[in-house]
Amino acid sequence: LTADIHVTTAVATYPDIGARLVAGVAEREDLEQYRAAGGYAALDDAEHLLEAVDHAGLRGRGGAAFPTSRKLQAVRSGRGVPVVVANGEEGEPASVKDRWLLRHRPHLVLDGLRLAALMAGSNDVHVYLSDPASESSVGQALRELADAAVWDADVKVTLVDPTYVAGEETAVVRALNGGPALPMDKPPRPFEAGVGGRPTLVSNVETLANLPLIQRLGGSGYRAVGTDPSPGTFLLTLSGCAATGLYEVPFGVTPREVLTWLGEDPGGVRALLMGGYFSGVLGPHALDVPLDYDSLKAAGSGLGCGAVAVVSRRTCPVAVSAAVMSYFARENAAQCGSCFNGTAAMSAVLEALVEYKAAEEDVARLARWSTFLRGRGACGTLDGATNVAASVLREFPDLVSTHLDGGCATCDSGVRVTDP
Ligand code: L3W
Repeated sequence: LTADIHVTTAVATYPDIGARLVAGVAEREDLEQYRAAGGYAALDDAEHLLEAVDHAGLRGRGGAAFPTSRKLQAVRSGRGVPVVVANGEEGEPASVKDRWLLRHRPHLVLDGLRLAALMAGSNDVHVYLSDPASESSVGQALRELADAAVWDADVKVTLVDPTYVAGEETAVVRALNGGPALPMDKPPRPFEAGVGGRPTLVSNVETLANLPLIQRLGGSGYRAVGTDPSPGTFLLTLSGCAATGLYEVPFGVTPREVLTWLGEDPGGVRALLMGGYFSGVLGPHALDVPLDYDSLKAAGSGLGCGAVAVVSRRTCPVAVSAAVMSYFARENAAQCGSCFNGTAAMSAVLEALVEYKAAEEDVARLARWSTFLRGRGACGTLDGATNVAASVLREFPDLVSTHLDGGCATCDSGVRVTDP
């Protein structure tokens, strides 16, 4: 694995991204450095590049893993002049990759945005974010571009307040249209009718950051690492352990391989919180599930935006689920009754379990809600909440019973989980 990671980072356009994310270590790459590394290469023919992206099998890194080439095709063949948006609004609390890219590799993201605009046939280009340091880094990069006359585009930057839902693509469109950054019912989806009613590509900044690499390596070269259905590498935000940090790893490595490589003891893992707060909490068997979209889906979870939090033996997975659910109950947009009431109700049961105040009927209700509330919100928030409830019941039935009986040794040890 060590070799894989080094090979991977060596071929990437951003060679040192595999380095541990430590304040002060990760410098910001300026235009001169990025161009010296081969960035802002001469533009290809749009069709040719789109074919390469299709062959590369690039999938969206915001969490949905949708094929980028299909989304680009849909936007470019829609009605009206397309709009292209780099989405850097990283609402997922366990993830840092988007702000890291924007703060430290702004030109890589902007180069990807330039290539996406070429393929979409758009001259209306936006960066959407909520992190002031990212905004200033992107602003500086745009000034560098203008001074050097490298890319002559009027890139509009929009800063919104950070919330969980503000990065959902219909919330992005609504905010860029002058409204609140809150999700809307679908259809239409942005690729059909988005900013100004025009076909709009909303792409996560990590997805865009892969485009210069595909331009350079071609589809086959890009596929040299990763798995067949999930080619390439992804940015793993690892937390909850001494090796907490941001790493670029090939799709298909297992958590056990990554943790071992980083000098962590996989034996100390009691659970893994997957996909940030979105994809549920899995037992130690997940140490051997490859980190790719399909393997994790088959395991009843997901990779989401690539964030994995280690839950150690000193922490109770039921208490972790309760803390995550309380976050969803607080952070939902209060627009859909199913989500507003559903997250509050699921949170109340998990909180009662942690306090040994829940009864079996409460757990039975939680199990029912975790199934039938799925898909009932305008955005993914309620699905994330149901993933958390369903996973803790499925993966930790004995621990749930222990809480019903009122005697969890970990919770009794006084460790209070407020923010996993
Ligand atoms: C062209 C079609 N494009 C769909 C586009 C669509 C979007 C992308 C993915 O995120 C997931 C959730 C979690 N032709 C298309 C098409 N598209 N059909 O492809 O679409 P979709 O619907 O699969 O997902 P999404 O709504 O963008 C939801 C993951 O993201 N997630 C995030 C959850 C959090 C929220 C929230 O903040 N409220 O949603 C976390 O991992 O897997 O399933 O661009 O337009 N035929």
